[in-house]
Amino acid sequence: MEIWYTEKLEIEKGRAVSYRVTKTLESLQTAFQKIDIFETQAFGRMFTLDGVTMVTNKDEHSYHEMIAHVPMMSHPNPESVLVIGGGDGGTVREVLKHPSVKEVVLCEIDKGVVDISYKYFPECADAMKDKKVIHYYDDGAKFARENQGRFDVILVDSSDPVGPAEVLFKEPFFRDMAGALKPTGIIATQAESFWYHGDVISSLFDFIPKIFPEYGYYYTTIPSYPSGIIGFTFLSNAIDPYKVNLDVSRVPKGLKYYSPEMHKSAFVLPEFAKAFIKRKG
Ligand code: SPD
Repeated sequence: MEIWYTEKLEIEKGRAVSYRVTKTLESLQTAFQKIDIFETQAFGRMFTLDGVTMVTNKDEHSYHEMIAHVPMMSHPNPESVLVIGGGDGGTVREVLKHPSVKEVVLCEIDKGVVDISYKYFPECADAMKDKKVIHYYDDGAKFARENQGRFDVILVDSSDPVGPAEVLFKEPFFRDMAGALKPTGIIATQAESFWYHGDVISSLFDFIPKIFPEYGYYYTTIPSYPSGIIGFTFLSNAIDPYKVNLDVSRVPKGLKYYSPEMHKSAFVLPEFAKAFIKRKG
């Protein structure tokens, strides 16, 4: 009998994407969420949380390179980086490709995500063993609140705004993160798809201009996420994402998706999507 996995979150909205599963490697329930690891015919190994795709072997690089290198390349000298969520290690792996980095604090609420990633996704997770990486198993909002003025870059590699990640899409959390930045710091947060989640993006940009003088929205393509794209907020007190001069000599070698050209073009949005983001005049 054939087994197909269908991503759960979108079904109630009348849309879904399915993958043929060749083997279920592990399923478990942590204190926070259900984890499934599948082997799939088309995307290789796949990691899902509460029935929503997080990582696949085929396309994880397009997400992890873009959430990390766009803010990292926009900052003149990123030394101290906070990753909230991201317990699979893919974002930490990309951050560590920048030699300026002295510490990466990983604040993941669910240790179960980290443990299972070491087992099934070593190409992402082994980066978390680097001696520059400090692990906290804690609520990211609380951690940001308690670590004001500490970070050059904060990356919120969260799941979707339901369950444990809901708070990571709310105004108080963004205010706490703004306080956790150094003066020239930059934040990037997972901010859904302009095809499917215009309501979520609009609700973020209702409060973002009240907190950050500089902000923008960019996106990457990723076939295993609903609608095939996912976007990110770019937030700063000092750095305008649309006027960054990239030092191409700092681009890490061997990347598969990010390039300076891709960086610039990622901020170019279709006309209908511009309506979700309040740009400065
Ligand atoms: N719709 C799914 C969004 C998931 C984004 N985060 C994935 C974690 C990868 N490190």
